[in-house]
Amino acid sequence: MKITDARVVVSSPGRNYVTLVVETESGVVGVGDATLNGRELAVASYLRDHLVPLLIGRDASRIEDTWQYFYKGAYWRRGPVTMTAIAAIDTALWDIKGKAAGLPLYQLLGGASRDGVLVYGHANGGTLEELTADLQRYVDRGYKAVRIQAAVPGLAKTYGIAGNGVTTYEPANGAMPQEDTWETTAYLDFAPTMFAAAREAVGYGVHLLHDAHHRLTPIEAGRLGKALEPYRPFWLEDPTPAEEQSAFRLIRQHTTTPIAVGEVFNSIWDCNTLISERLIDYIRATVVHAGGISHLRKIFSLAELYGVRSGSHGAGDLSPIAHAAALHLDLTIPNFGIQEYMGHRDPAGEVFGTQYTFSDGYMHPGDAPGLGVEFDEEAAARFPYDPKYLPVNRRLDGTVHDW
Ligand code: KDG
Ligand code: MG
Repeated sequence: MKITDARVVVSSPGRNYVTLVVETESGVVGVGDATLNGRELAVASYLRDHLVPLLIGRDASRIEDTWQYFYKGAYWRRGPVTMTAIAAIDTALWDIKGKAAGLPLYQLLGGASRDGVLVYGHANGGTLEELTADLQRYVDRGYKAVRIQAAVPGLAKTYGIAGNGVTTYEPANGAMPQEDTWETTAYLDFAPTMFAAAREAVGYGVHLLHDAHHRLTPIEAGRLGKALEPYRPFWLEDPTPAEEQSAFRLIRQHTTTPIAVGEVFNSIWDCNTLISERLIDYIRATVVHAGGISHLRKIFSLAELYGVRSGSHGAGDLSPIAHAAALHLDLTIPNFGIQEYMGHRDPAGEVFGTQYTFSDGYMHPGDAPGLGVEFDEEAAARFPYDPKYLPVNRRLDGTVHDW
């Protein structure tokens, strides 16, 4: 089944998404997500200028061979731009294989290992009252797991928190990066009180998660993990910058709070040590940024050997195509942990028609052949690219800080 055409569509239905469409001679069309938040056009160019010309004429059924051809053939390996571009091709080819076989992707990946995929939603608040009200809304909608984030008192702005009663999470909101301030002491004092308020509001029957967004030093992370232990967090995410991995040895010496990391990882080489030394409990790499379904499956298989579970990134800046792909893989692997589900803002639904469903805290990818996502290119053309950047964080003295 020869690939006859491939094109990249950059659109902004609610936020920016990069979509790869791959056509075959048999008429089967596959789609892949190539969105890299704030660096969208770099991946679009990598695909358009370097990979698509080499893709035309290849056999769409040779997924692993195509992956190896682009990964090894480039000479330059890894990195978010390269791996997101390869991921989009890989995902589109799996979509084609599923459609050609008339089977939902999860059947090609070994079939379901569970009935549904446990997902966590995002509760936010400018105040603890706003946060607990938002958390209660998630619980009322059936969520079994919720991430909790709130504005840190004393800081002018906290990453991802809109405040003023707005609880949706959208940190990429400036045509230029907005500059926020950060002060760790205030955060470390505040975070346990946030957990205490959340437990007081909803009890211990729901899993609570928290994201530290890479902002702590190793010993600060150890202290926070220890302080949160009485509130039984499901995980503490990204406690320290993910690239400095010896930090996780130190965190482990100080706390039994489960640790999750990996949303910025793009290959198995980024998490090999963390997994094989059991320095983390959940690996958060995604289909879209970690080389596609083929490569992420290898990461999860490695994790399975060491008792590390999956917990894939699923922010709104990954398109519904990536979310569908994640659900298919999540449904099959033995060491699934949890899947992030932030959802997508209108008018994303006009562009991406999805089959996946949510019921009582669990999602299912649906039984349509392939990924189960219909991408409407005409609708996408109505929402042109709209450059947006994540904020930059500075300490009180002006030094640039991690998020
Ligand atoms: O592009 C950055 C977002 O995806 C990130 O802020 C989301 O940390 C995030 C999360 O855990 O979803
Ligand atoms: Mg995160």
